[in-house]
Amino acid sequence: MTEARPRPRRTVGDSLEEFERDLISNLYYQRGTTIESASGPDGYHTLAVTVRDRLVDRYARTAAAHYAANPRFVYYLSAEYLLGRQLRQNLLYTDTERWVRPIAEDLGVSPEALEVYDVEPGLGNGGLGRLAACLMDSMATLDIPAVGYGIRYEFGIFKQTFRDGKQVERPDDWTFYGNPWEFPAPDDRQLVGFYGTTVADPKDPENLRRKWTPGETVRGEPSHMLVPGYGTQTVNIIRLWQARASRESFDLARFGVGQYVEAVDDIVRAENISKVLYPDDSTEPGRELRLKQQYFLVACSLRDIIRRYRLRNSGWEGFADKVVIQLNDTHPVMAVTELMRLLVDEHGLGWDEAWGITRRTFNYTCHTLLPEALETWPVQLLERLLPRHMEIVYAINHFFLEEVRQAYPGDEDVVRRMSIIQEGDERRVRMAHLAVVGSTAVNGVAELHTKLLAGTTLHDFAQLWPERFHNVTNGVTPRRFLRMANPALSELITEMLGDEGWLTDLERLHGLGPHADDPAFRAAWRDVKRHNKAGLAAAVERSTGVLIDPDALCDVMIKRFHEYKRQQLKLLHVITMMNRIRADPQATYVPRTVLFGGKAAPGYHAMKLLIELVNAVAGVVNTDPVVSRYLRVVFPADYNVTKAQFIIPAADLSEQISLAGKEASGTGNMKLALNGALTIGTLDGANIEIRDRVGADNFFLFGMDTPAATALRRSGYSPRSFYEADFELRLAVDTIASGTFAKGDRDVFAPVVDAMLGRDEYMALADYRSYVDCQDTVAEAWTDPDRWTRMSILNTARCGFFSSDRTVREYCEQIWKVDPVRVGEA
Ligand code: H2P
Repeated sequence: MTEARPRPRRTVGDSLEEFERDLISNLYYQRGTTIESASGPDGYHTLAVTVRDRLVDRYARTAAAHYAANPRFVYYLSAEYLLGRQLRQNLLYTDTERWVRPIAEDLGVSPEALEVYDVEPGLGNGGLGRLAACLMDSMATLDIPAVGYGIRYEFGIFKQTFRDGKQVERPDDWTFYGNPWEFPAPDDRQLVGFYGTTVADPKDPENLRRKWTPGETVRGEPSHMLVPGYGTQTVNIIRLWQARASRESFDLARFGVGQYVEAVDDIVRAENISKVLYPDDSTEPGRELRLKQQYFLVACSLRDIIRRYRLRNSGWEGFADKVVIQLNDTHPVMAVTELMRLLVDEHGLGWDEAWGITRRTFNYTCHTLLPEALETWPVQLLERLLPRHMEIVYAINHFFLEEVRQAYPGDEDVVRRMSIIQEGDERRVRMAHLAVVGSTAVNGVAELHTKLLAGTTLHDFAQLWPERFHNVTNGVTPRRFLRMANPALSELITEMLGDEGWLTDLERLHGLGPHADDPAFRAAWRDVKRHNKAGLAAAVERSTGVLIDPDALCDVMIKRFHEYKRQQLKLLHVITMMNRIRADPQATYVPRTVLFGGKAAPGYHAMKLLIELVNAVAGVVNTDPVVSRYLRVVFPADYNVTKAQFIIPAADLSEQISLAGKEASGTGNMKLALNGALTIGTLDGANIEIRDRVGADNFFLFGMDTPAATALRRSGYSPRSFYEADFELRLAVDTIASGTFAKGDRDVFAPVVDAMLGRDEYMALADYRSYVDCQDTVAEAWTDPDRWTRMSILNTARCGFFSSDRTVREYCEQIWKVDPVRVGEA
C-alpha cells in the first residue's frame, strides 16, 4: 500500500526562519556560492528553488493521493502554453510572499531586482496559449487530477523590437540562464517515428492492422513544470517534450574524416523539431516541420498517458473511464489516429473496439471561425511523413462516410462536404473534421461562437450529432489577472468583501455592486486606478521615452495583430482625433492615451506594415505641439503576459472591436473588464456575454452584428462607398495616403490604403462611423468621473462569471465527468 511506503523527511519549514535557513542553504549547496559573491541570477535561482521545494512537497502528496484514488485524469493536449512569470505566482501560492521582503532586506537585496531574471516562458502566441495556462491553474485550484502536455520549444514566441518603427523579430532564448521551475525526467523519454513504410499483417484479412517501419526515429525527452492550485494542496504538472536525436545519430566516421557538419546532420534534423514555436509555414520544409511538431507532441504524450494508465490499471476496457483527453484546437488532432494505431497495430485490439475507446477518450475544443485557421494537411505530405496514419485516416473516413450515407441516402453533396478528405487539385486532410468524428464532445469557447460553429462551420456535423456540441465560455484566472496584476485593487476588494474568499469564488464580487454609489468607495476605486496609471506612465516613459498623463483616459488595444481584430479601425479613430484637433485647436478635448500592444506573425506582411503605421502615427501625434496636448499614442514593444499584467490594471477603456462573427471569444476582454475597464466593443465573441452581465448601460456598443455583417457582404460590400459618403473617414484615409506618416512619401503606406479601399476584408470602413460616434459617447462619459467610476465598479462586480474556475467546472460537468481528489495537508 502506498501509505506504508517510507517518505522523505520533511525538509521545508513553514516559518520565516526556516525559509531563510533553506534559502541560505540552497545558495551554498545548490548554487555553490556564498552571500558575498552571489550575483543577481544566483539570488533569483536560489529564491526560486527555495519556493519550488515547497511546491515539490505538495506535488509529492498530490501524487500519493492520486495513486490512492486512481481517479479519472484530464489530459490537456496543447501546442501552446503562455504561462507568464512564475516566481511571484509561486510565492503567492505557497504563502511565502510575505517573507521575501524582510529576508531580502536582511540580505541587502531588492526582490524587484531579482524578478528581472524571472523570464516568462513564451510558449504560445496569444489567447489560445494563455487560455491553456488559465485552465491548468483552475484545474489545480479545483483539485482536478490533470496533466497538461506540450512542447518545450527551445525558442518561444519571438521578442519584438522596433527599428524605424518596423517590427524586428529576435529569438527568445528563454532558457539561457536555466529554468529553475522545471524538472527534467529523462527516464520517461519516448521514441517517435517518422517516414518509412507499412506492410500488411498476414493474420488480418480485412487489412485494418498493418505494421509501420519508420524511416527516422527521434527521442522525446520530457520535463515538467509544477502547476499549483491556489488555496489548496494540489500541484499538477505540465509535461513539455523536447526533441533529441536518438543515440546512434552522431556519425563518428564522418567526424573522423573532417566532415564535422555532416557528422551532426541527423542530430540537427531531430532537434529542429522542438526548436521554435510555429516554424514559418510559407515554405514546404516549414510546413513539414510544423506537422512533425504536431505528431511529435501527440506521439510522446499518448505513450506517456498509456504508461501512466498502466501504472495504475490493466486491460483496455477501462481506459476511457480513466483517461479523458482534451484536444486544444486542431494542432494535436493527429492523436486520434495515433491512439488507433497504438491500440490496433501495437496492442492487437480489433478496429471496432479500438474506435469505441478512442471516441470515448477524446474531446475537441475549437477556437476559431476563420476558415484559414482550421488546419488542413496535404494528403501527399501525410503519406510521406506519417504513412500509417494516412491509412488510418482513410479507414476512419471510410466507416464515417458509410454512416453519413446511411443518414442521408443518395446525398453525395453532404458526403463531399463532411468527408475528412477535401478533394481538389491537392487533396487535403481536414483536421477539424477528423477531430469531430473522433471525439465525444466538441465545444466552442463563447455562446455566439458555439452557435456559429454549429450553424455554419460545422453545421453538417451538428445536424448529424447534435448531442456532441457544447458551449463552454472561456474564463481567466483571477489569481494572476486580479490578485497578482492588481494588488491595490485586490486589497480594496478584500477590504470591502471582508476576506479573500472571492479569489476562489469570483461571483462574490457581486458584493461590490451595492457600494458603487458610495462616494468614499468610488474615491478609493479612483485612487487605485490613478495609482496603477501612474505606474504604467512611468514604465512607458522608461521604455518608449514618451511622457503620458496619468489623468488622461487610458484607452488600450492589446492583442495579436490581425486584420479581423481590426487594429486598423482603431488607428482610423486615432487619426480622426488628430485631424479634429488640428482642424480646431481652440476647442477642448478629452485627453487620451491610446496604448497598442501586440505582435504580428513574422510572415504576415499586411499586419507588420500596420505596426509600422501605428508607430509612425505615434511619432507624428506625440511630437505635434497641439495634438499632443490631448492625444498620445504609445506602443511598448514585445507585448507578453508580464506586460499584460502591468497594462490591464491601468486601463480605462478596453478595445474589443473585431468584426462581429470573427472573434471566437476573446479573453483580454474579460481581464480588462474584471479590472474595471469599460469595454467599447462589437457584438462579437464573449463581448456579448460581458455586456449581458455588466448591463447595456455599462458597455459601449457599436457596429454591425453578425447578421448585418453577413447581409452586407452578400449584397456586395463596397468600402469605397463608405469612404466617399463620410467626410471624416475620407480625411482619415487620405491622411495616410498623403504620406503624412512617412515624411511625405506616399508609397510606404499605400498598401494599407489599398487594402482598406480595395477589399477591406473585415469591413472596418462600414463600422467606422458607428465606432467614432461611440467613441464620442465614451469621451462624454469620461467627463463625469462619478458616473465613470460607478460603471467601472459595476464592471468588476458583475464579471465574476468570467473566472476560469467556472469554465473548468463546466468542462468537468458537461464534458470530462471527472471528480476532484483532495490532497491532504502535510
Ligand atoms: C484564440 C481566439 C480567441 C479565443 C482564444 C481562446 C485563437 O485566441 O481567436 O477568440 O478567446 O483563442 O479560446 P487569439 O486570437 O487571442 O490567439
